Amino acid sequence: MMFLAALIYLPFGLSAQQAVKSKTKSDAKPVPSVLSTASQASAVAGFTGKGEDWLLPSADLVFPDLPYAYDALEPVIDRQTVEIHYDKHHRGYFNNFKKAIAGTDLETKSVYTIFAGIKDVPVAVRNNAGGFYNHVLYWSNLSPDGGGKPSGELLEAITRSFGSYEDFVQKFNEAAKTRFGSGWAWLSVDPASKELFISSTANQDNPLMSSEERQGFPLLGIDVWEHAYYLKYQNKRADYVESFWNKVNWQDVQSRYAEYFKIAARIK
Ligand code: MN3
Repeated sequence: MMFLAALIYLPFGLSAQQAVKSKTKSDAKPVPSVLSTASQASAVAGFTGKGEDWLLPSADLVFPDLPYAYDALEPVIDRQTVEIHYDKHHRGYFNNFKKAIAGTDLETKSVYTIFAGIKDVPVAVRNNAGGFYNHVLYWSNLSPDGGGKPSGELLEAITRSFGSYEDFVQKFNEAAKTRFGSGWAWLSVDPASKELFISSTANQDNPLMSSEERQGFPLLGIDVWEHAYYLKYQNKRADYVESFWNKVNWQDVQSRYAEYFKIAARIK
């Protein structure tokens, strides 16, 4: 109980000293470092990785928690892959992004602004801002309780744009499987037509970048770099892509869709 209480209340005002005291009184296991240190940091900046949070100046962005334990996505994504992917790759993009913008006027700009002017920024900013942003979406798009199908307005939009949910999945899988080399496949909203569309991007690029042929606001992304699946699936990217659907967090995708219409005018 004390372990749970510490986990729940620590980010909302319980001082670290109080938390330590309450933990000492019980025989509770120590709070895993990913949850304790990272959630305090996110609570400070109020950054959770939802659409609106990305309007913050880049200097204020923090590295958010992984929203679940390393083994929570098994058997679809194995524990070791999640740990290395989050704690090494993703954290590396975040740290290198901060380094790349340190002391420049990009610190005052949101990632949306940086992506909108991507051709004018150094390649280290492009790769690491993209890498940081894309992976926050990726973790949040997945859930141990994921799977099933979308509903409500998102399902209506998917049906309008692709004919049916099944046609959408097929098209998304195709984009993910055929992206040559490292990159991502995406479901995004087109800001002009408000239609949904599927695209794939190279490296750590994403649909918000002005370098993309069709730009949009991403709702769902799959990482098809080998580091995302190789330990479990080896060269069988198609198996990873097909299994991915069993962990998709449709609530998150739906909330990004709803949020887009609230913040669209403030992006850029
Ligand atoms: Mn990755």
